[in-house]
Amino acid sequence: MTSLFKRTGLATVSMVVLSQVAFAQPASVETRPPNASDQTPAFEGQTRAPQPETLVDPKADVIAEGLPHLWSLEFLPDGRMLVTAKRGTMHVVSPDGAVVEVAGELPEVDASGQGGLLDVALANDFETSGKIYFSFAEKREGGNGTSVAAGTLTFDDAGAPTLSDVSVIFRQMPTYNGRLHYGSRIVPNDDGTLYVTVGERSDAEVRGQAQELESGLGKVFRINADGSAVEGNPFIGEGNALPEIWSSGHRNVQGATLDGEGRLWTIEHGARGGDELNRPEAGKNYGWPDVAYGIEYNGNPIGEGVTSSAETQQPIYYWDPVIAPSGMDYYDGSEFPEWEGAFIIAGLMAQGVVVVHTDGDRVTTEQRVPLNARVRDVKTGPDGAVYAVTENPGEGSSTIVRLSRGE
Ligand SMILES: [Ca+2]
Repeated sequence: MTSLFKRTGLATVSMVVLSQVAFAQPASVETRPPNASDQTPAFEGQTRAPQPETLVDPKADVIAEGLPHLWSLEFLPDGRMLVTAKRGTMHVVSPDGAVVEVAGELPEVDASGQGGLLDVALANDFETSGKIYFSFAEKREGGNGTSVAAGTLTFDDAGAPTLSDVSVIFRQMPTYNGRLHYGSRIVPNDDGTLYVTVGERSDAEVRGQAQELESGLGKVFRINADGSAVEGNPFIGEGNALPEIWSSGHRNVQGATLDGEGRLWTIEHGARGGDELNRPEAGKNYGWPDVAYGIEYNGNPIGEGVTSSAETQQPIYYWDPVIAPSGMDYYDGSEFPEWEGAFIIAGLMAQGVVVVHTDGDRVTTEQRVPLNARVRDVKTGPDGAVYAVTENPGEGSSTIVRLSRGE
């Protein structure tokens, strides 16, 4: 601002100059009206952040197509990609697009509705142990629920993968007979513990359990490699609270990653408006369904229509209308210096990758890279490029798209 005043030669601050400064900021990428037109953010920059001064326009190359409906992608140390398919299979995809199915015994999954084989993550010691974790909608007596399993992935001399020693280490309880909001993501920490995110099963009769510490619906958990609660979890010893709970009041958390400081960030689906970026802290309550932005799918207010409360945490950022966020990653690659330290987010409704920069736990800019397809997961590759997994349920096929500078 100082330089602007010097340039204009004005001796005093005038409103005219201030408004010109405001207009000089790039506009938000979102131009549609919000669903909840009467709601206001709790602080400046909580929604509709400006686009960055310099927009990156990546080249998008399809590196694999005709894949079953994929849900998640993880890079193996050899540079190939391990992907999960919603129907209950895993595949290894080479950078040249060659695909081989993982052999061995995977558990039966409930692939109805939003269920299926969901996230996959490599244990920190994968190179020596071959250990992976994966989450899935598990068929159970009385319905289904999100479960986390561990297994060992090995490769024969030709690189063909086999999964063995599979065992379920964690079950989100209670079991519920539904088809919606399973979450989920698995995020390994440096110390070998895991964050696990889930959903609140959506339906009005159960979603309130996101506020109840005796229920595993609508929570982020922190567990050990064997599924037990991590010592130091916030609710250990508090009455009937589940000891695995890290944070509460979540809706459907389908994205999670650590930032450069090893802190957990999550992203969750809202209803009509109210997708959220959060940095869940131990023992804190993130509001759903009592405190939320947006409106119900039927147009009614969510609960009492409350958007803030002293008892619950504000999202760091929210979207209304929604982007429908799924996977996310913290970008620290070399291909796009402009995105260093940003979160890259898979947008289903946004039909592209959403790039969000933060500073001091506030969002400073939001850019979108359109891919004209629902994006289910997004990861930084070992080459620094960004890899997006698309889903086209109607056509029964997914693609993996590589975003690069194209130079
Ligand atoms: Ca919330």
